[in-house]
Amino acid sequence: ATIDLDEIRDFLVEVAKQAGELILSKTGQTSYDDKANSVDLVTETDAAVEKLVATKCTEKYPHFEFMGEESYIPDVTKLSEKPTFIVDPIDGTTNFIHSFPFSCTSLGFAINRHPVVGVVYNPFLNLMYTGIKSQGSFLNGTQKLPLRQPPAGSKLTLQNALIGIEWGTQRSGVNYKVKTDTFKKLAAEDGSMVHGFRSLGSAAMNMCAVAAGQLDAYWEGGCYAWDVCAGWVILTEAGGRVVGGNPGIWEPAVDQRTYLAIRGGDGCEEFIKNFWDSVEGQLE
Ligand code: LIP
Repeated sequence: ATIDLDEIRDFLVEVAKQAGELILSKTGQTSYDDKANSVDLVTETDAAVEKLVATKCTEKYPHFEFMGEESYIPDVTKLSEKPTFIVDPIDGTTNFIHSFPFSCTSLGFAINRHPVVGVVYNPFLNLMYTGIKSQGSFLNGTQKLPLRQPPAGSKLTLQNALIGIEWGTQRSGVNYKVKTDTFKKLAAEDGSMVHGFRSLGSAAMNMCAVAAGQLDAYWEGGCYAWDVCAGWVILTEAGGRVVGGNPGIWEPAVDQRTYLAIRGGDGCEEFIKNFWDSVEGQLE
């Protein structure tokens, strides 16, 4: 039977709203634990939201698979070709802990390991981003993305770009060095001197900001499928691109961990090439 993607989008919007209510009800009163290190944070609410979402998904679609950040078991959980919900209950957990209003629930749906539906909901700012493959993407149901087009005749360049970056939770080793060296080079007067960097603290929020035309690009190493699946659909349906986060890797797979997301339009190809020339090394 064919899968009704509109129905799945509508279902995920309802689930996202319920997740949002739960997140809002717990804001400002959460204690947290750390996972890999003292900056890789998780709260009881992450687990509670994932439970809510997983229960809804498996009740309504018992034949589909479910993958979520909190129930993921490294080297055990695998993404199959089957229809799969790919979920980050709270993307931007550190923001949530600090009451910085850029956390969201990221609900993706993939078939044959390709993202086809994305719903990203930030309940603090009431931003509901949705996308379905081949049907475009929207903010709050009616505002077609991108919200902002670049001025007529202008080309995307490193020098006029506002770029989303994240320090991530690995604060040592190769990835940390590659990122910090690249940030320094892109920012510098004798490097590219981009307009600026922003860190929204959530991969999904960064990707939606690129989709909206508010950021020109977003680069990160260290994401998992649940960080990017929903945002991927929303961005590509807004005319943007997602390419591998390392120079030379051009075929993004849903379980790859490094990403460069770019809004589309004039100058996109050259921007990607110039961006790679500024990357100081290879992310792992
Ligand atoms: C976070 C990402 C963020 C990244 C962090 C972390 P979480 O997800 O969205 O962009 O820099 O390393 O993965 O843990 O808040 O769901």
